[in-house]
Amino acid sequence: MTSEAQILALINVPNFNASLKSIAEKVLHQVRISTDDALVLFKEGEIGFLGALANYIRESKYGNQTFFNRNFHIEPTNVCVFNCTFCSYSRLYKNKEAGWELSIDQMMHIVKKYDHIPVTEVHIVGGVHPKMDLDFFCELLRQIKLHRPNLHLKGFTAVELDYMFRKAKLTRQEGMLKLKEAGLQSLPGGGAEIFNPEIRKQICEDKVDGAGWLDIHKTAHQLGMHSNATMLYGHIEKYEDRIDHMNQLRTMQDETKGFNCFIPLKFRNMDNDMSHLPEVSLIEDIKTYAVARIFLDNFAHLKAYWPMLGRNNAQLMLSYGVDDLDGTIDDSTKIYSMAGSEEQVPSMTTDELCDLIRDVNRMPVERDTVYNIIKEYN
Ligand code: V47
Ligand code: SF4
Repeated sequence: MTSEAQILALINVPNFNASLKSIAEKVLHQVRISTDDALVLFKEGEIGFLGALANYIRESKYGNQTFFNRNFHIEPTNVCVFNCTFCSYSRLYKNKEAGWELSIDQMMHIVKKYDHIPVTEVHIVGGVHPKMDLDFFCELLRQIKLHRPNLHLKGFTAVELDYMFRKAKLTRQEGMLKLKEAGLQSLPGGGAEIFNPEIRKQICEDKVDGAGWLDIHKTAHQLGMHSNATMLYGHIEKYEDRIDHMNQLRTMQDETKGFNCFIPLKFRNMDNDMSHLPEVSLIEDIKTYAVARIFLDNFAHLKAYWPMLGRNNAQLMLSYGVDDLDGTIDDSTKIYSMAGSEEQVPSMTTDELCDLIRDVNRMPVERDTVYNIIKEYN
């Protein structure tokens, strides 16, 4: 049965929920759904129905193609001036607890380890260390570009950037231009969390606010750079907050068209100041991914970040709107293993990642950072 026929079969049974039926009809006619519709989906849609809609959208865009890239991460430091309550990763700068701080030479050593490996991207993200300033990172970017000009440099959350620019006493545009001139090409999506100021006050009070996060991404888009967007879900936020967050992203994407993909990040509760909160269920994960795919009609891609979600659940999301499984990163990110993800050593070879995709009858496609196709693995 085609995914369209599957939806029609679901909604044409007698007494089917009228609100859900009207949302399904919007999806089939490519009409944007409203924030009220999204709330109905969260509250009344069961996962078979949500999956049918999300999968219809995903297959209309890409059929069975499922994207991944070959990348590695550099985490310059886990020392951080901020104190987000959900974070298991940072070591507070003021407490002088043991953390790591890599020099430029040490980071170049990591880059050189990949000299004979066909990676296309390096993802640079870490804590906010007061001594690692704009000039330090410009120098790092220049050295990487000099060493390997074709490696795409994706780096720095809006939180790191906001702090860097303020310290350098530069406007966001001036600061971003400096990084771009040094070689930065894209921004990752971190630091967005949940935009609602009431929630933000409780989980990450002192770092850049939602408006600032959006403005930094807009600045990058206006300079011709692309970026990703994330949402940290499954802690103290309500469905309304998730929808408001996605709505602000959708509105900005209408304007700039600069976001490549949306990445829902499930709150993991190990070893942080919110450990008392239970993690949400797999059903909640499925709902969140599916509603994101249906609501964010102007986002080309929906990514399940497997080091955080776990590879089996990420694979499952390929039936709920996801078309991208991020990269084949080896053991170069610590942020999720420290937060309690089942992926304690997040490493997957290209063959393993392709098998994961093929196992659910999808076709693995290697892409670069901006989704140019590098190779289809039939
Ligand atoms: O902003 C921190 C999240 C983000 C926890 O753009 C946590 O391609 C869950 O944004 N439980 C940083 N999440 C990572 C990030 C990212 C990752 C992979 C790919 C891309 C991309 C971006 O990690 C933070 C925060 O939202 N985070 N602690 C936790 N306990
Ligand atoms: Fe620092 Fe980022 Fe952790 Fe917040 S989430 S404490 S900004 S490393």
